[in-house]
Amino acid sequence: MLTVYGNYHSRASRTLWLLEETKLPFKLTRVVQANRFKDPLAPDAPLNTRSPEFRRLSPMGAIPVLEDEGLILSESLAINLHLARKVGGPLAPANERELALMEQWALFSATWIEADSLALSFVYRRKEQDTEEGRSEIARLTAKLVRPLAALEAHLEDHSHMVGGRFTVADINTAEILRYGTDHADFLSPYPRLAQWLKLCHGRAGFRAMWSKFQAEPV
Ligand SMILES: N[C@@H](CCC(=O)N[C@@H](CS)C(=O)NCC(=O)O)C(=O)O
Repeated sequence: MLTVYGNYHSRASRTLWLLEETKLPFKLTRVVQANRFKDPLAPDAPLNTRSPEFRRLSPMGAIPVLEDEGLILSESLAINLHLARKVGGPLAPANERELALMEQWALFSATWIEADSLALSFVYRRKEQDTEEGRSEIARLTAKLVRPLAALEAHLEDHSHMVGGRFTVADINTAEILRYGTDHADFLSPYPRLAQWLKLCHGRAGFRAMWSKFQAEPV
């Protein structure tokens, strides 16, 4: 049985979405971000990213972690590529060429987009979007994101999906990185194809199943 350590309000959502798509049976062991607790090491603190028993699985103390028949894997995007290959079928790379492209887009999204997309969502989580500081941070981040988002927009002008002309793990990985930025309503306004593709991704039954659990989860 696969075990995912994490919770829906974390990068584990990427893996939990993929698992909904694959219908693979799995167990979710709830591990919460340590910064949600005053004293994460208190004896009565729930399992969290600083708990010694979790740190044995993740020296970085970061979720998600996947346990798969003795394989302990961290890094959500790598976990997803592993699980897609394990289950096979349309979500998975059909050949080495597709695998190379899926790895390319995962690294592209993680290195060119993720930090700024997340920072954008933090402006909203801090409720600073209508302050002068918040507005200038939003302007700075959206300007920085023009280059990678324009590249994705251009890619989607002649591709229906990230790789292979069908919905795959590559779509899940990039879509979940972009989702943070959508807290800013105008995030994708300059990129209509990207917005349309993300809408299609979010229309999938697998995303909706993950999302209803996300919304039901106490934060
Ligand atoms: N690159 C990693 C990032 C993992 C990560 O930073 N996870 C956050 C939650 S989204 C975490 O565990 N934070 C808790 C902590 O750092 O104590 C991945 O994609 O899996």
